[in-house]
Amino acid sequence: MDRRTFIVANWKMHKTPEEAAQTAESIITSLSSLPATADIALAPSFPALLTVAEKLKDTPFLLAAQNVHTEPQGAFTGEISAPMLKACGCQFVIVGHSERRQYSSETDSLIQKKIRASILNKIGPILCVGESDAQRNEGRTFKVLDKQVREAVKGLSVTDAEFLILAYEPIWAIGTGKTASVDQVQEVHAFLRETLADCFEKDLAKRIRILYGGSVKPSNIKELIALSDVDGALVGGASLDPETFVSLIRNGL
Ligand code: G2H
Repeated sequence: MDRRTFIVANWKMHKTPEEAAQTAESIITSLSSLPATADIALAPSFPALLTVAEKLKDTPFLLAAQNVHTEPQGAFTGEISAPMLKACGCQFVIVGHSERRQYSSETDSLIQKKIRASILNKIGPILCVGESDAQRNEGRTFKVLDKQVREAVKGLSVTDAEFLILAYEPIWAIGTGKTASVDQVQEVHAFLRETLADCFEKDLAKRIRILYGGSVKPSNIKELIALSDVDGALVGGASLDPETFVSLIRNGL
């Protein structure tokens, strides 16, 4: 089954709207011809969504947000809804990133509501799952991932799940320079695909893209993307500098 390669730049809490627009412009200019089999999305901070959207207009590049609220509108000071993201031009949103689970106490059930809100607005949720160092050392990796996936997709129909993207981000590999070995990554991605097949159906599980994230860089993207169940990457640190990100994309595609 052919799945389009997907590389997503997660800029986290970096770059002003002007800096983000400049970075987007540099990336677009350097990659004037994108392979037809790949999708590239940029996920700037909320204030930079519109300036980046302006640069991405009439290009094949896609826009993603880094978070979304569960409700469409209302008295939720400081929050951003899925219809708002849609109006800014977002096609995707990162949901359940471990930094949000850790620093904003996001639970699996909150993440499930965010996924539903995104899909209701035809925004593809990029659901991040991953185990901590301690959980891996205690042999609990698969149990942890199984729970994260099943609780997040609870209640989704097969049609809803067509929007879903999964990202495996082992917490111990995020921003640490440590990357999971190719064997560890393939083992987990195959497990995640089996879990999706069990939650939905086998054919759909074969269509859902599963990205790897955690210290992905120009030097390791090739071996990661070559794995049979790895369909792309969610890239943090190595996506901030346009030259580095462009070389990562070139090496990966
Ligand atoms: C994991 C990743 C992007 P980095 O958080 O989501 O960041 O590539 O810096 O490890």
